[in-house]
Parts: sequence; C-alpha cells; structure tokens
Amino acid sequence: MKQIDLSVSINKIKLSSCIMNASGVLCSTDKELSNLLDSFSGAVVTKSCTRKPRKGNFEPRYFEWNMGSINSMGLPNLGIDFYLNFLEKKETKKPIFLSISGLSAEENYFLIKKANHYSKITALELNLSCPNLIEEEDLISYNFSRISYLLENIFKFNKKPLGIKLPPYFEDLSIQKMALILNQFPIDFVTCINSLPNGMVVDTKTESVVIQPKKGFGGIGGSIIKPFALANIRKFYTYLRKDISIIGCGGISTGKDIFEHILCGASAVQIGTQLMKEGVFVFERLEKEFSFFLRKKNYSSIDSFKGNLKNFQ
Ligand code: RRO
Repeated sequence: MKQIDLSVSINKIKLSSCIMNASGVLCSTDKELSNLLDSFSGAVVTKSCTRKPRKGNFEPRYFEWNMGSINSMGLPNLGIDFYLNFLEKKETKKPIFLSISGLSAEENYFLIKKANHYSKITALELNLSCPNLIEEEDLISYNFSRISYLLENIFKFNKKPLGIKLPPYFEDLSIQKMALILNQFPIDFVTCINSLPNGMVVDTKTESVVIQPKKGFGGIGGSIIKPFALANIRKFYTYLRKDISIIGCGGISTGKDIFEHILCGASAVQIGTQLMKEGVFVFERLEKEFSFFLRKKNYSSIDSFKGNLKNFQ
C-alpha cells in the first residue's frame, strides 16, 4: 500500500503531521500540555497567555451542542512564566507554538521579548482575536491601523518565527486590507480563524442563555463555522505572500474536513471544539481518516493538492 506522508512545513518549521490542537483547548495546565506532548499531534500550541495568571470569566462559560460550541472563557491562563518554565523542562521533538494575548500593545511587546529568550519555543502565535475580553472595547484585529502600528513595533525586536491568529472577516475588502498589512512584515504564518465573535445560544427549556459572561454572548466554534473558516483561508491564500503559511482552524471533525481546509490553501490544521469533545485521541483518529481519504483520492502528500481548489469556469 502507498505510504501517505502527512508531514508539512509551516514556513521553515517542520511538522511530522499537519494536525495540531487549537490554542485554548486542553492546553492550559501541566497535565493538559503533557497529554498533548504525548499525543499524535504534529505540534503543540499553548493556551494564550498574559503577563500575570488570570482566572477568566465566571462559569458556566463553555457550552456545546451537536453543531458547535460557544465560549466566553475570558483568557484564563497560568501566566507566561508558567508556560515558559513548563516547556523548558520538557524534552520533545514537536514544534511548540507559544500563544500570547497581551491585554495591551505594551503587554504584547513584553511577552514577545520574554519568549524570545527561550529556546524551547519554536514559534509565537500572537492572538489578536479573542472575542471574550470584558476589558476590551473592540477587537484589535478589526482595527487595521492599530494592527499595523503593533506589527511595526514588534518587528523592530522580534527574532522568533511569528504568526497571527486572526478572527473571521466577513468582507472581501477587509481581507484584502489585512493581507496588504501582513505582507509588509516578516510574518511566518496566519491562523484562520478564531471563534466567530458575539454569537448566542438559547436554551428553550429554561428560556435562558447558556453561558453566564457578557449576558450570554460568546465565540462560536465547531462544525457550524467551517464555511467561514474555509472562506477566510481561501481569500488569505489568494492575497497573502506565498511564503506566509496558513494554519486552518474551524469546524474540523473528520479527515474530509482537513482535506477541505488544505484544498483551500491551509498548510496545517488546528482542532478546537472536536478536541474538547473527544480528548487527545482525536489526533490519531483524524490522521487515520485523513490518510484513508487521501489514499482513496490517490494523493500521497499534502503538497500535491494544497490550494488547488477549482472554480466553475
Ligand atoms: O479565552 C477565551 O475566551 C478565548 C480566547 Br483567548 C480566544 O482566542 N478565542 C476564544 O474563543 N476564547
């Protein structure tokens, strides 16, 4: 039987498998991160961290139903020092992506400078798209001049490979503008997409919202958001410099979903809601399903179909 090669490169970073966790899901604590390091995933992404530990928003703050999930976690994390110290102690061959999400530009500079000193961090995923911060008035990633200013400052000192976790955009022009900005900087990758902000789920039995923070509004993930993830990946693939890789995230629960993300232009994929539902065993299942799918299609590597989505003529 033909061997299927699921290894990929995200710019210069080599992954033995294109499947990894999405930041935020089962990647906050010592135990969760150890489980991810021991799993079949091709890389590990940490929970977005801040300078100081945070408890996050009040519970209940996560809810899932058959088509997706809603969360308003509020950036609970153990603080950057925990993640750096934890990783420093671990021997692993897997690339490690430290996700950071400072509450201000200055905090992001501080976090990036600090992480730059740690050899175990392969790359940084700068999360500019958390939809659930009580402190934040607007999402920085919907404010193009703020993003531009932030990146200009970051690339004055940053030495690590760096990518940006983006929110979903809903207009072609927004993606064009964002790509124009990103193309000016030595960015290694973008992750598309974070959860869809400001969603709402209603429980008809109790006639109530299903999560407590922010009167029930939260970020939507899971299979229901896949079309938005695919559209954002496709558009960024069209508009971004070819050396900026795309990590697809949003609505993956089967091997076929991974194929769709990569066909649209993703180089690797992240699993969020489905990891939460299934635990770390999801990686082995998805690898098997994806390999099976590729074998049926007669593809033996990711590069043989990546980005090759066809249009009607
Ligand atoms: O912690 C959260 O509330 C959260 C974050 Br930082 C994020 O980036 N995306 C999300 O859906 N939740």
